[in-house]
Amino acid sequence: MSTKHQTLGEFIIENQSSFRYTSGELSRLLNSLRLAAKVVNHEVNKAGLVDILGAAGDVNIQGENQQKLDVYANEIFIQTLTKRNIVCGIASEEEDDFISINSQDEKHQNKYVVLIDPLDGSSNIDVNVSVGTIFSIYRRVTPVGTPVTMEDFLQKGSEQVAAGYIVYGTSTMLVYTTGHGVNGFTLNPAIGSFYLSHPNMTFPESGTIYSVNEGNYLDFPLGIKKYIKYCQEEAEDRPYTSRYIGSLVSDFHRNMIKGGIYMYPKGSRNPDGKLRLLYECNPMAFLAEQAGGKSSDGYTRTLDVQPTSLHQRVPFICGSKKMVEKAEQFMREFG
Ligand code: AHM
Ligand code: MG
Repeated sequence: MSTKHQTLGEFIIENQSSFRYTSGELSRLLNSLRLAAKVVNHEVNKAGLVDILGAAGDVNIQGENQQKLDVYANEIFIQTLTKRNIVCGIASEEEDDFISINSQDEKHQNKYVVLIDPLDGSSNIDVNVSVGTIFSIYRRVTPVGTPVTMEDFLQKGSEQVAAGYIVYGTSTMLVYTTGHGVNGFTLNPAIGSFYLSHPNMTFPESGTIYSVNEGNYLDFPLGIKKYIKYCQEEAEDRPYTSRYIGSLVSDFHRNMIKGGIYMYPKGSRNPDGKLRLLYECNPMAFLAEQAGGKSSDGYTRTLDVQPTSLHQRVPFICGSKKMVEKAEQFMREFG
């Protein structure tokens, strides 16, 4: 089929044969995420009306409590995946523990676990700046038919079967990989369908954008400070442009399209950085590598880090390959 006007649903079915296991389970899972994304998108787009319709914590017209959007998004993704009996376990940035799912008729027969950051960058909602959902999918390592355990969630990022994000921006896009490149789909809100708009997305090998919260500059490791100064020097194609939205999905998305580097280093206030390995860094690292980019903590490839806990944080440097390599060079030299 021509990829012109191809919907996400059609794309998933057409590419099902490239999955390592072709039971259809992963396709159903991706389709469920697509559905939940549309529901959350609808709600996110109404965010500006909250003062008119009732703020979070208020009681709405049906007598139900209004929810904060990140709580709402969390519930929608969990409900969609649970009710459709698609996964055996879910871990969410919004939940302390993982959720084990046991359908009544088929006990623990599903093979995939999903890790999700339902609404990342949610502090941007009040100011009408884009936010995102990030997801990561693994095949369980414990036997089918038994409840999932922590082991199923604490897998290295290199074991991901699929990962992606939804960016609720000027348009809403869903971008994902199953390990065969990265494809982006834009929602046509009039029809409610995602269309393939960005086939085979790739990071430019190098770029001229750096994204970091420079308010934390004094707290950064010397290697990062020196790299930032390098970005600002007048030489060759520098100074680079500084662009930081403070919404990882949007910063990553822009850098992938235009070429750039995103950094969230460690500091004394955040001794391991701020971002979560399982919900934020690993899925983005998988996408970055699939798009020809690179991701590390300055020394170690993100996807090679062995997770030790669900909400573990790691320093994160991710983006165009040559730029990440340059930042790593500064880290090696200056620490
Ligand atoms: P969150 O999971 O609480 O939303 O935090 C993650 C967000 C990222 O989207 C963003 O890149 C980063 O936090 C911004 O942090 P800071 O405001 O410290 O620069
Ligand atoms: Mg987050």
